[in-house]
Amino acid sequence: MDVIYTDRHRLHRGEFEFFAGELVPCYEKPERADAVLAALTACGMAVGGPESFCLAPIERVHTPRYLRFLESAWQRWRALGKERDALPDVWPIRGFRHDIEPDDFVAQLGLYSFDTATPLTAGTWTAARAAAEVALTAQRRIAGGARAAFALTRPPGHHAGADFFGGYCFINNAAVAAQALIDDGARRVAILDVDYHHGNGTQSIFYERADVLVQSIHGDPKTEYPYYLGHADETGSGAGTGFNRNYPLPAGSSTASWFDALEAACGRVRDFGPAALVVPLGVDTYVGDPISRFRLDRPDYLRLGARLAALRLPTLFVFEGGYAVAEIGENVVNALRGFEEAGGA
Ligand code: FKS
Ligand code: ZN
Repeated sequence: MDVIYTDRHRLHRGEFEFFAGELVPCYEKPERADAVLAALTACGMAVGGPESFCLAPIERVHTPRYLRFLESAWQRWRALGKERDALPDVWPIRGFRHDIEPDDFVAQLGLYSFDTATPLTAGTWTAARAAAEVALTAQRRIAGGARAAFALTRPPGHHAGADFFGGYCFINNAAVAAQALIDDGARRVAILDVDYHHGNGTQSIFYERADVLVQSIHGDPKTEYPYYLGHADETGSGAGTGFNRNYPLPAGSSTASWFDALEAACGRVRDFGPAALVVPLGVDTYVGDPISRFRLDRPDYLRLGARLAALRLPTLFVFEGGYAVAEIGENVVNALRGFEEAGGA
């Protein structure tokens, strides 16, 4: 399977995130992607770099106003005399105006974000844009006829919406790739998000669309991040009604119930009849993950890959979460190997 990667991800290196009232070292760190790369090379997978793209395919998913903000954010923060990472401290919740962009930089940070876990750093824009290019390069392989590709993206993407960042995500790599598949002629694309956390950004981007089926299996938002979206009754709206499906599972759920949800989601992919499948692949479902509470073990990722391969669709894996750095490489490799050994590319 083709793997696309760039070391530009290392330019995004947050120092601290807020976690329950305390500043703790960022869980989402460069070592994560380095560990996955090392495991992929160790088992002989071919790794290539990304092509370059203009902003147009990213603007198909994100607003120009938001992208301009991200692009200039670090320079504006520096102009305020700041050297440490930028974090917001105020947000326009219910009843506040979203249409007027405040002049104040920190107020803008709040307008374009939803948590305090996602520091913006000197290299964030360059790294996030590079990750989108990684996803777009993998997308081109699929559009060109490849059976499968893995976009080793960092920072991750599935929490980022059309005009907001959060949950360690800035640009929604999987959504950009799915939209590019449509723009290259796919009539329908299915997204099946297997990260532990609900892909709220991806859901919101395609919520009114009938050409992109969005499904997510995740920890129940009643107790798990991102808390405010990802319930089972969110099924799409307008033309998109019926084209969004959530499978929230209680924290601590058994692996058997996780695979039951996967089975249901795969059935819906099959019924939808897409030209391609995009899989936001987080391995924070692993039993040893430090911030998540499912119980998948290493061999379960082989089974996940094999089940996805049985859909017999061109498949684009896009890397998302996973914080057990010592096992992250093995778990990702197992998902991809499981796919290949079951007849995928
Ligand atoms: C609340 C802590 C909030 C944020 C968790 C973010 C999860 C990110 C992810 C991604 F794939 F995007 F990386 N923690 N007390 O794993 O979904
Ligand atoms: Zn996650």
